[in-house]
Amino acid sequence: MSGPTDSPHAAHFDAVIVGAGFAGMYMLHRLRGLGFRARVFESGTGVGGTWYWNRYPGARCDVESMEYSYQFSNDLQQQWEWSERYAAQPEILRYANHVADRFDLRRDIDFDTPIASAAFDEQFNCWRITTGTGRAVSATHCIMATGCLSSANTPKFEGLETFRGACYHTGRWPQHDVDFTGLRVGIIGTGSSAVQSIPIIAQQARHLTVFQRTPNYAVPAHNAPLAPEVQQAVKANYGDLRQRARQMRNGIAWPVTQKSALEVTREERRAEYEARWARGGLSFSGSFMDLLLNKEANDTAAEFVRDKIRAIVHDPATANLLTPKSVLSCKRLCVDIGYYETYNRPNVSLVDISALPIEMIVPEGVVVAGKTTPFDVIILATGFDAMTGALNKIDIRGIDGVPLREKWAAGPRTYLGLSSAGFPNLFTITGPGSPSVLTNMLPTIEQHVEWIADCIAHLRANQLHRIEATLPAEDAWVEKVNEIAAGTLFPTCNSWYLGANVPGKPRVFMPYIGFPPYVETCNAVAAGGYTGFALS
Ligand code: NA7
Repeated sequence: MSGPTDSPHAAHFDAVIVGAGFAGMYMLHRLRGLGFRARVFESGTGVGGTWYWNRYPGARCDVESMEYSYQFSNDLQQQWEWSERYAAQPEILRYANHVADRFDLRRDIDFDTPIASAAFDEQFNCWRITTGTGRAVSATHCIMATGCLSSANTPKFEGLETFRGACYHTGRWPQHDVDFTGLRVGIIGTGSSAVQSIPIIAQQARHLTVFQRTPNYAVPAHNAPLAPEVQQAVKANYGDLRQRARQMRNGIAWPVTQKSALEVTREERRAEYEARWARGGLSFSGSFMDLLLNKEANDTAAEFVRDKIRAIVHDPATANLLTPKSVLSCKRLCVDIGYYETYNRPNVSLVDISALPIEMIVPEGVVVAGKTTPFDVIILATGFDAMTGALNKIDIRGIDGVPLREKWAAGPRTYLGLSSAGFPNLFTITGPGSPSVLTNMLPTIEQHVEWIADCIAHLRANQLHRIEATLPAEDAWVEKVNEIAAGTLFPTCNSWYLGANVPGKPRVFMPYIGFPPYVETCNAVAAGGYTGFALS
């Protein structure tokens, strides 16, 4: 394929890929393998996406390392050695760098190059893309590999800029080590990033104050070094593990008890929860098949965790504040290493800001209920403008110059989470409307990358220059995503899945629930000659 360039300095590519995280890297590799000219633009100085930016103390994947890894290359999955059950951020970043080197990806990646805009040129059926550094390129296809949790959410606390000490966002952590020894540290937020970093910061800081708006459920990770024989056993039958994972709703091969929590006795229920608690990790959500379908069933699991919190945390008032009242797993379950135990330390205090929010930030510290708590460091563990944030930061314009952020003003609208009507030749990897954040991201990314690559190869083979989701297909898909979510307990809490963490963001459940049926649909769409798309 080739296309027009309107200036001798502009380059034309078959595909421009935005982002060099796990999605962008594999997309580049896959397209190159098919003989396409692809170029990646990445705003960071290195590969790794999420794992490049989230360097806060304790950052660790909540999916086990043997599963949170690529499977497209058997040599890679056989040769790479993970050191722990759950890999920490530095190891995952080393893995990302290894992949970049192993497949010689860097020569087609421009680092330090954010994308500012992408506009569809209807005359030439191509995307005109400009970088934040002022470069202009064009591409037949534009593939957004911008990540689901990549646009940091920094609440507009009055006076934040006046704070005299250091201020860090967990999702934009500096590249250098931050030493909290002897310092008074305040952390705002109690999501996964806070749950992971609080125990480590507490060990260093003179005093750590946690500002909590909503308590979260956390289950123990029981992280440990990965024994070579365990790793070998998985590698001997890696295909089996991957195959089992593909059949699971979350794309993770954990066992799900195919029974309702309400059809077993109290003792059986307790035994199952105890066993899952002892095993550790996200598989706690799979204790029974109806935990996210039936409130009564969910209450039994929630109450089990609440009891655990009350048993771990010595001070009853603190334990009470840390005890969530909402549906378990409605927000993503946190996987912790010593989180609740940390509140037994004398140098840690918890401030409830559910009724009286942070009033303002002053040069000395944080003001709540008229009282200033002084700090040397403030950490914003306030999460992300999830799923749509990174896309909306780019000025993306489709047919007739319509901005994507305008089309999505009332919530994202996609077909399969891969494409949006009015934006031909634009693909989103793990976009809203796909299982993405509800799954193990690596296999989900691979499935999307392979689907997109096959689609682009199909267009080339049939001398087609343009593919666009049709409006009826998109409308039906949006309805389906909503319908499935409405049949679950997911819409009952203020999660980032719903955009509820960002003031003013429309409340729409964004991910598609159910990896296996989703993959089946994508395969059927492709096999049917890309049904629901207009090809020309
Ligand atoms: P999360 O899970 O979105 O957590 C953000 C936390 O910050 C959460 O406790 C929020 O409270 C809190 N928050 C957000 N805005 C404010 C304001 N304005 N005031 C006080 N507190 C606030 O982000 P994480 O980075 O921890 O984790 C994101 C995902 O990464 C996680 O789910 C894993 O998949 C990995 P809220 O609950 O909204 O009341």
